[in-house]
Amino acid sequence: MNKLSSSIAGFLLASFFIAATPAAIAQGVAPMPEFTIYHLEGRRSERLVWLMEELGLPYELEFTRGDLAASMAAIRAINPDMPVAPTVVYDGQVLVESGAIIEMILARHGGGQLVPPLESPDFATHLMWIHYSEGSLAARAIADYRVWQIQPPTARSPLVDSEAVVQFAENFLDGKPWFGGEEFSAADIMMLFPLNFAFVLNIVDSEQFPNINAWMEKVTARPAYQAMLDKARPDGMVGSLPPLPSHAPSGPR
Ligand SMILES: N[C@@H](CCC(=O)N[C@@H](CS)C(=O)NCC(=O)O)C(=O)O
Repeated sequence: MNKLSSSIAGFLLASFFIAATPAAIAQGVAPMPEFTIYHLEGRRSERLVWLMEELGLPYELEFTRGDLAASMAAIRAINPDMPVAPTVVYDGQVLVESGAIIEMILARHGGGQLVPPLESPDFATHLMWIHYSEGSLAARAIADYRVWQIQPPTARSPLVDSEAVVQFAENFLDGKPWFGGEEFSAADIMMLFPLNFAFVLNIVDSEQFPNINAWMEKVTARPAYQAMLDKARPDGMVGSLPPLPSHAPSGPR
């Protein structure tokens, strides 16, 4: 057994025998309670399936194959006030926000996996990208997509726009192999969805971002990502949004 597989085996054994005591929770080695991911194919709920596959932790996946409306009806039934994917039921608690759910699972059950060492500079940027993925990147890409549909822009916005938020990510990958820094981390899991959204829907010109393209090839080749695709997107992409006929204006602001 190599060093990695023996430490994973040790971690799994430890989690099997350790009860969810306050000490085990604080050390991040508590056994996983019942965890159901309410899912829509090709949407942000894939992040949680990918996370659980990376960690080798158990989960239930709830969706109706090939039928987004039926999958959404299941989400509405348990979370009528905020029906979004992912919605999860974790030990009886109904939760939303993929980033918060990921941080919680890593803190209680991750055993230090997928998080850079607390004292390293990578820890700060890892946390930055976890929050940037939704707070700046997805927010601006989705805003630009919606604005474009109402009225295609003729000039770049003076405000930080999709191109600027993607460029910031591109620049970071000039010096680092992962959004986790030296190692793959949960930040990489968080960043894929909005970058993919921006590229596939033609919100930005994907050819302008070679570092991100190279990173996408690496992350999507991971066995845990492929396992996620098999389980959570068995028929490929379902119900894609239409790409913009041309991306928003590019260049200096
Ligand atoms: N910030 C949330 C966003 C959740 C979200 O908006 N999910 C989309 C799918 S990718 C959704 O359910 N949209 C349905 C809607 O907005 O009505 C997260 O990261 O979990």
